[in-house]
Amino acid sequence: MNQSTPKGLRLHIGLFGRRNVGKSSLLNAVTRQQVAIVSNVAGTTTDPVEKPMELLPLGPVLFIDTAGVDDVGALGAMRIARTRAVFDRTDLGIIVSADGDLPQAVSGQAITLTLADELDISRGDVIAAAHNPPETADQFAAHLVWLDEAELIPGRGYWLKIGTRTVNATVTEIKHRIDINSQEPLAAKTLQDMGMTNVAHIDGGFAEWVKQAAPVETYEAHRARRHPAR
Ligand SMILES: Nc1nc2c(ncn2[C@@H]2O[C@H](COP(=O)(O)OP(=O)(O)O)[C@@H](O)[C@H]2O)c(=O)[nH]1
Ligand SMILES: [Mg+2]
Repeated sequence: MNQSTPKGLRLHIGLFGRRNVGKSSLLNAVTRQQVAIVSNVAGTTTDPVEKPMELLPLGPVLFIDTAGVDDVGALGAMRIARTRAVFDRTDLGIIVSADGDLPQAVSGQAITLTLADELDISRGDVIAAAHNPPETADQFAAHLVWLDEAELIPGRGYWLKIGTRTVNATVTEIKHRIDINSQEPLAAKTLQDMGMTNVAHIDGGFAEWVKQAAPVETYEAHRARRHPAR
């Protein structure tokens, strides 16, 4: 199928939303053409603008750019009526919305982040403000509770899960183990299975990330951030 595909056989994709949210800009970006006039004057798009194109992997489609659903005035009411008529011949509706650019976002808020550079980032990566980056480290000291049947042996490779990533890690030194009854530090070369409460205190330079440095936060800092009241 190509440009000559009759309109009726094309998947009709309507672009809907308030005035000035970027419906026409989105259409121009998808088609890589100046199909619709883009302007910061609300109500620039009046009559629905149609643009047939091949949209892989969908095939032949017909984009329909519309006037804002919040248009005003007598003419605005007519434009809204024309937009509503497009609903009826739309197979797929795209609702375009924008809250504008935000200076900052808070935890739990859904946002779109546009990066200036093309970076290879994925799920689990930490994105931080340039002026306030988290500490990173390729080593850290930690109390470990060892639950495996086999003892933990320094120098051996182990999997370490950091967020969504699994990396290769090794314990380079065991400072001491902790007696589960007396809490006393005891000399130890390996960590044995002693049930749930087998705690070892590892101090100094210890789990080494083989792959790369990772962001770290101390338990105290993490608690303080999560539970500021306590
Ligand atoms: N900051 C920002 N501005 C945008 C974006 N998309 C469009 N604009 C601007 O918003 C204004 C309205 O865009 P337009 O496509 O005409 O919106 P429409 O009324 O929904 O068709 C124009 O000045 C665009 O340059 C975007 O993603 N971010
Ligand atoms: Mg428009």
